[in-house]
Amino acid sequence: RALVRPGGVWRRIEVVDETGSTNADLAEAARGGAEEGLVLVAEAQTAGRGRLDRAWTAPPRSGLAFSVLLRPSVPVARLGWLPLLAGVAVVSALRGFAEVEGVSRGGMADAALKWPNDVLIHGRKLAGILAERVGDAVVLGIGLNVSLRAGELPVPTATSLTLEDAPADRDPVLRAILRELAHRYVEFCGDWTEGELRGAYREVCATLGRQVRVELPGAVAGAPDGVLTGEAVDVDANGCLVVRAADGDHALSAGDVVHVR
Ligand code: BT5
Repeated sequence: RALVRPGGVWRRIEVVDETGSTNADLAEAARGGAEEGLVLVAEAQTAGRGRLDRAWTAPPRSGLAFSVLLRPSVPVARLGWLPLLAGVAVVSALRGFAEVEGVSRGGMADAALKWPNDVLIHGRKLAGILAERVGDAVVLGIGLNVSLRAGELPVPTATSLTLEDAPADRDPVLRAILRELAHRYVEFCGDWTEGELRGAYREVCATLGRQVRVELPGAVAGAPDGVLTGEAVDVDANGCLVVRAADGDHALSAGDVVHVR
């Protein structure tokens, strides 16, 4: 089917009918020495992965499931920004759509990020991003619900473009995301300062300024049960979420955030 032409960062774009997980496939390709710029799109995934051994599930052809292979030549300390930037790219692509003159794109204009990179519309999850490091490569996987209807949602907290009154075809959404992602990736590998990174992220992050409850991967000082509550006040130079709790500020590198108010 008509898709995206390779060019710029995206040197090769492959489309498969079905696979287990596009992230698993590109991780294998990365281990085999594949060049940066490979994009793998699946019409259907049978073993889609989320973070922390969770699953990403969606009916065949109901949305986007794709991964990209990058080999960023940046200091390791900066790598943590890459999955956040992918989230910025997805939100920018959606908001860009919403601005197309004369076309109403419903909830697309309200797309925002929940830290680190869940894409939400009206508090529900439209898209998820999984970043995996394989040696010096990073595989970024994006799953986005396009045409799912209410009865098809894998979890009650999910939503889709159709349900948000923003029906769209998958290919133009994919093209827009790849364009935004390439654009930000080039800046990221080039001369983007830390301030520019944080600024771009802050602009689309709905978590900042909110009261949050964060389930951490393990216990930390101040949160022995692995749950921290407080106000999300900032993202720091490494992309960590800074939560102001009763005992002071905590910079979190991982965790599941619930927006309390
Ligand atoms: C994510 O994980 O949100 C990352 C999802 C990445 C999926 C893409 S698809 C292409 C590429 N290949 C892969 O194998 N993966 C990537 P996490 O933050 O852990 O969220 C997972 C949770 O989201 C699940 O436990 C469910 O609660 C929920 N979930 C699962 N499927 C969903 C869907 N279609 N829409 C909304 N939420 C979903």
